[in-house]
Amino acid sequence: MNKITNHLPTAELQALDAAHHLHPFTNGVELEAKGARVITRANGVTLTDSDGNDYLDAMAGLWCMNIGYGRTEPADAAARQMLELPYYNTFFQTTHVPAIALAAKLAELAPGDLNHVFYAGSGSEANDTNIRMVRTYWAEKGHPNKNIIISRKNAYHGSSVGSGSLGGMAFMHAQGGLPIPNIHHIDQPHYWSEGGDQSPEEFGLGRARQLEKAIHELGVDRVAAFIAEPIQGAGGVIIPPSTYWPEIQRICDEYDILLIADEVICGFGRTGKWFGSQAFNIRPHIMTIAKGLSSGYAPIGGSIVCDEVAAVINNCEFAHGYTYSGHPVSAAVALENLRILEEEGIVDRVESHSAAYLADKWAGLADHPLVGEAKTIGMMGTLPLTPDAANRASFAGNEGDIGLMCREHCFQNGLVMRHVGDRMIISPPLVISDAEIDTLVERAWKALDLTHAQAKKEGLMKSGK
Ligand code: PXG
Repeated sequence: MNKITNHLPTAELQALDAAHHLHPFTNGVELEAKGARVITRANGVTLTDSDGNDYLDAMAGLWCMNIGYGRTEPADAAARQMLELPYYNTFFQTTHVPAIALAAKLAELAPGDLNHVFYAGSGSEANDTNIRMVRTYWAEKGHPNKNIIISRKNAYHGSSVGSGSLGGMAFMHAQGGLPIPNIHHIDQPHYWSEGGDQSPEEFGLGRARQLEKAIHELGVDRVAAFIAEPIQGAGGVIIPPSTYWPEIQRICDEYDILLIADEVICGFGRTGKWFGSQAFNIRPHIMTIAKGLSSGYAPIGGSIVCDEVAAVINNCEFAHGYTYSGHPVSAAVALENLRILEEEGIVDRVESHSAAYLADKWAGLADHPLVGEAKTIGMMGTLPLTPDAANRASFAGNEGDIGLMCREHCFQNGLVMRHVGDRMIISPPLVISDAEIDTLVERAWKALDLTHAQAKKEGLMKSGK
């Protein structure tokens, strides 16, 4: 393998980065003061930085490296495709072999009659497609006012103007004039933070029924679609109560509303099924895909669309598409990734073994005095930090201070674990071994110990509300 080790010294890289590179979701001035961590290479589940430090990447990059780092096959597939046909478009009545082969493969893997693929370059672009597609669908069927899309607070669907509007992150809406019109947000099924004295089941039903209430308030003939992640990812790995999805499905069926499952994180084995929808028996009309579709080896996303919606969209000229829709190199890489996931039994192994192994080890973290609960589903885990687990209390100080402290201790101890507010979350490569899961949990425990000690010392172990 070609290891690029002769790069500039770290401080010089950091200075150039600060001078010329604007980072997503980052205060650049604060980052410049600290210096960005420069990741130079990776293999399996391990990242290496420019100073030679190794980290176990419990976030699979940004929830995407399902097959792990360092596989040569996607690189070979990309090289072959670049030499054969590096680019052609799929506009103007043309197509190409990788786009055809990948669409056919996705139709085979996707449940039910989700048989048609509209390609995008990312999850954000795919969700922008979905906004226009569901509105066009209803307009073509003679219902142009059936154009409101219901989503949820604290959902993440991307950061373009459309997908950022679908998302329910208030701090994102505060910048750039979002949301666009006719997007409505209901509450999320976040039992730990918002469940109060109800049982999880009662709470899940109540949150699902907000959809029905919103439909009545907005007008039964106005609502085009409901979009949701089967499990909220960036919102903090929020696993809905068991009552939630069946009730959402009932409501979508009853009111003739298109259901869009955003599978960008949950898809391609994350839950132990090919799609998160299958883990919850959801029957979506459209699934948003990206990330694990190519395991991050090349940028690609898309919408997998059911027969009925595709028939209507095919019968008009849907004036939509991206230069890189179905990019041949990305499509070839995605196909190779799907082959690896399938032929090496990676998705099956999550379901038959790794999910249970991770669940068992992760559950042990619930004994830590800083931890409220320790839950997993498939290869995702969540860990709310709390000064008082019995009362599911939050900290008196600023939300996220303790989470950030914990994340820093993780980095110092060779673990990449993300924080969302004061929740710690993981989503490791699906190929993580049992021994690596043991290491992950050991390092997490150590980081929790160090965070707890620091929080106590700084007088931060006080309950807020
Ligand atoms: N839908 C979901 C469910 C996602 O998680 C997107 C759409 C957008 O995909 P693109 O490819 O446009 O980024 C995502 C992306 C985080 C984080 O901090 C999560 C995402 C992206 C960036 C950061 O957890 N998810």
